[in-house]
Amino acid sequence: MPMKGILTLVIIVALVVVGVVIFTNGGDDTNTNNANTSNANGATEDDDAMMEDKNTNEVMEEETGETKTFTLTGEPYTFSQDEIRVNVGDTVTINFSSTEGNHDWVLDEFNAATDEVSEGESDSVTFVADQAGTFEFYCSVEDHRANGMVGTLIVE
Ligand SMILES: [Cu+2]
Repeated sequence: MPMKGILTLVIIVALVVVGVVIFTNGGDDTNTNNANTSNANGATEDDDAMMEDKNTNEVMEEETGETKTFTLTGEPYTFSQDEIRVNVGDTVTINFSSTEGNHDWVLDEFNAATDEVSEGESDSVTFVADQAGTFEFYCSVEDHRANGMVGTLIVE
């Protein structure tokens, strides 16, 4: 029984050492491999640490994105702004209103669309621009798009 206690203690110490090595060296291959050969359980610890690393990166990526708000109006057959520029990861809010006629603001690639609004009404939509590229936004009311009620969202 005392031997088992000591063994458990050794395993715990080994796990802590593996954890510290991964933490200080950022998962340096040589060091983690040495630790793993002396303790098979170290592999699980290694995987956990790498998953935590990935999660941290994702959170940091979201935090670097800014929130950008644009106020657009629509009239037959044009938007007040036909080019919007944002950076990848930005949270984009479109505040849209109509100054004449019924219109909406639609961007298929990001599943973003306002309600159709009539003169004097407004609606807004928020989405995350999570892919780079040039995307067309448009008004989906009747033949407005065909009549040139379109614009470009540039995500860079
Ligand atoms: Cu329209």
